[in-house]
Amino acid sequence: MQYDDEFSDLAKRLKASEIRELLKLTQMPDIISFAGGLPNPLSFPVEDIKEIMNSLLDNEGAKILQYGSTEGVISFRDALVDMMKNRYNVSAKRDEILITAGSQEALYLLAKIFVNPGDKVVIEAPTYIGVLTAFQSYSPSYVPIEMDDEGMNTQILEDKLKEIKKEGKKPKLIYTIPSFQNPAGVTMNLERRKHLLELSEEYDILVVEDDPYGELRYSGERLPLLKSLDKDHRVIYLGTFSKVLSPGFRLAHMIAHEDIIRKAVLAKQGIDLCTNTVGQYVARDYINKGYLDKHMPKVIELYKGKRDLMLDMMEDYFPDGVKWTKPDGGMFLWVRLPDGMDAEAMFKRAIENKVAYVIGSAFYPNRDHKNTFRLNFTYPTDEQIKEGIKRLGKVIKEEMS
Ligand code: PMP
Ligand code: G9A
Repeated sequence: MQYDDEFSDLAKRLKASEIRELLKLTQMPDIISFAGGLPNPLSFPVEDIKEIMNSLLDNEGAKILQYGSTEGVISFRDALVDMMKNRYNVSAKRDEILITAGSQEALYLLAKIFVNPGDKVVIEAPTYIGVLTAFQSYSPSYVPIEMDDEGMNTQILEDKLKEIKKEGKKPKLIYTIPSFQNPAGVTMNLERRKHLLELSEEYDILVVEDDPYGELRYSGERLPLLKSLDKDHRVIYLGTFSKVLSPGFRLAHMIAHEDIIRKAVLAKQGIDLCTNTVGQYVARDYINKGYLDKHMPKVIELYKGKRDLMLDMMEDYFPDGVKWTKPDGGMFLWVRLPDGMDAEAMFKRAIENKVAYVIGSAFYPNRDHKNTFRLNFTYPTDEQIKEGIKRLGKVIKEEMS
């Protein structure tokens, strides 16, 4: 049978995620991959999880193996209420929290409940590939806002919002990753955080604060979440356990006004009924037993060392004219080759030299900025960072000459 004609119009529009495709490279022997955004396996708290799971199976087996409510396990959401208050000074009620299968699902739910085809959605340029994948079924019209070392340039945002208002329109959402942005590695400063919220009030727009990396700070001062500065229920906050526990559990939380949560619950009921219950109980105990607090400093030490090593190696081996960001946290840094160079064309040479990155244009909806690429520093071993950056330095030099 020929299937092509059978697929829906929506299915015909679906495109593969560049990252998911590149992740296959990480499994190829000999390739040193700086491509996928994977946590380091050494960061997984295996012994804590073993202890928690054994105890749960002994004492609460019937509950943890059962279906749960779509909103999420009550005692887990209550643990999150406390965690959000204690760690981030965010006051959220249980009914303002929805547990999702990773924040990737939360992004999909937000597209589904807010975005009609052609609706404007503000994004950072570059932005997370997964948001473009999640939103593609709903065909938004993107409004990309440039960033610099201090995150999204909110003055440019203000100018854009003014322009859009003159056309009698307004964007549905402003999507931002304020801390240790994926892919650029930069962090929005406090002044801009406040300015962004002022603009969201003035122009009456919802803000999606995607925060998978906030806990991974290696230098500099901690900044308040947009959600903690939000007086008007305008911010939809997305947190995830992928980088602080394990991405394998597929566990995240959306915090927003109850009306938004209720609508997202309806959308989620048609997708997966509920998020995996086993993981929710494990994460609950991981928080409540204080293991998260105990564990994070070890992860931070591991990743800080890797960030510093990669930056030092780049300083030594990358040729003049190449620029890169120096992230205070997270998992990525962003490289800019001299104008006119093409990281997509260079990728073939990189693979021949057994080293991989993600081409920068994949992070832009219109696929421009061909002279950029993203490096991940959390997954490779120290040896791989040393050898991989040497190889990449050689690749860039050859491409330049
Ligand atoms: N948002 C951003 C910015 C990300 O980088 C990622 C994953 N790396 C996600 C969302 C999705 O993460 P998860 O579904 O594992 O929570
Ligand atoms: O697709 C994944 O596995 C998550 C990775 C995200 C990224 O590399 O940005």
